[in-house]
Amino acid sequence: MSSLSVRVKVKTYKIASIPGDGIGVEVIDAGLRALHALAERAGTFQFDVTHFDWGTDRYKREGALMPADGAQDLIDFDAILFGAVGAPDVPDHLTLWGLRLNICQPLDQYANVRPTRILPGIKSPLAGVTDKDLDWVIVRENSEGEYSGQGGRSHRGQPHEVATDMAVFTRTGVERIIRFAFELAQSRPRKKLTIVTKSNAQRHGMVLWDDVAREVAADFPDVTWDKMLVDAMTVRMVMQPQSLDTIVATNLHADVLSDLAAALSGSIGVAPTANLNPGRTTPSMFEPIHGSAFDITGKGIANPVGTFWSAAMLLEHIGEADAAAQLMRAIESVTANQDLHTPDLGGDATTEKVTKALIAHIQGSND
Ligand code: GGG
Repeated sequence: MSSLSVRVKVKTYKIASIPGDGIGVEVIDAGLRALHALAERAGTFQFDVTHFDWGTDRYKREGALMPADGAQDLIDFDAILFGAVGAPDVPDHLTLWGLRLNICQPLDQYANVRPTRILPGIKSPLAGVTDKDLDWVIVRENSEGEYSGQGGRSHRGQPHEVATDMAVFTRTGVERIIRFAFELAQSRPRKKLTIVTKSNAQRHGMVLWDDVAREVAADFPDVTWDKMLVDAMTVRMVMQPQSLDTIVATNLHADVLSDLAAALSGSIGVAPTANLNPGRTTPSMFEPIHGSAFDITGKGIANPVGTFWSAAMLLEHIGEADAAAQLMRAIESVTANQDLHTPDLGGDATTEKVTKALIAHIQGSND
């Protein structure tokens, strides 16, 4: 009897791993183990992971969180998996600008995408609100606005000391993020977009957002859209979560709204982010929304679900949609089990216990 062996071509994806600070190290370890388990299960792709020790420890050793031209070192990767940045003994503006923003800006990852929904087994703090009521994607402009980096501080220590942070809005920057948000809204079943500004008080940049929104909307007649002021938006998210679907806002407004969204969906520990370069001229970066959480660092209780979900977004982005869907099913089976809830969800499970259960689901799944 002759045997016929079929040679399967295994695709290799180059991943840059930047765990960063605090619990970033713990959740990225868990996320990479999940990605390797999925690759092993599929047999058609694998990951070649390069680790970067960038973060606050490097800053303390060498005076910078990452090399001056570090973003260039990331150019040839298929994707970046990022943990968290921030430490209690270094000012937050140094660490944020020294690492996360020092990657997002040069790589022009202008679309920050933050899905929020109530996963199985997780309870929203909003009474009676279920997964049917809260299923949003928040799009955060990720390259300019309040995070343009323009501004300064002078006359230090004098009574007339002055400090400015310029919110910079360019037509190019506003149009590309609003167009991205319309396209995303169009791809979702409800085809519904809410554009958030503060154009009553901020009468230049935010009015440009309103004008561009009207212009771009003309290209998307099948998408229903509306406008909200950011203060009223916080009320609507709490009181009428069902009325929202896709949301787009400036860098700062969406940063605040997405933390609120994460809390309303049960915990910031489960919330994911993709920092996308939609034109794919540079690699995109995937990270949990949460920060470095030094209060729980080293205790082994960080929730790895935000990183798993971010890893699912990474898989989707590199074209491994089946593996992404498989990972989402594994995440949902884990969250559905109360014994696998970490303390942020009211349980006592460890990062390790949740990770092992997720990997067991991947290895045992028949799909
Ligand atoms: N994984 C997300 C993270 O580390 N965030 C740190 C932070 O302080 N972010 C603030 C921001 O992105 O505006």
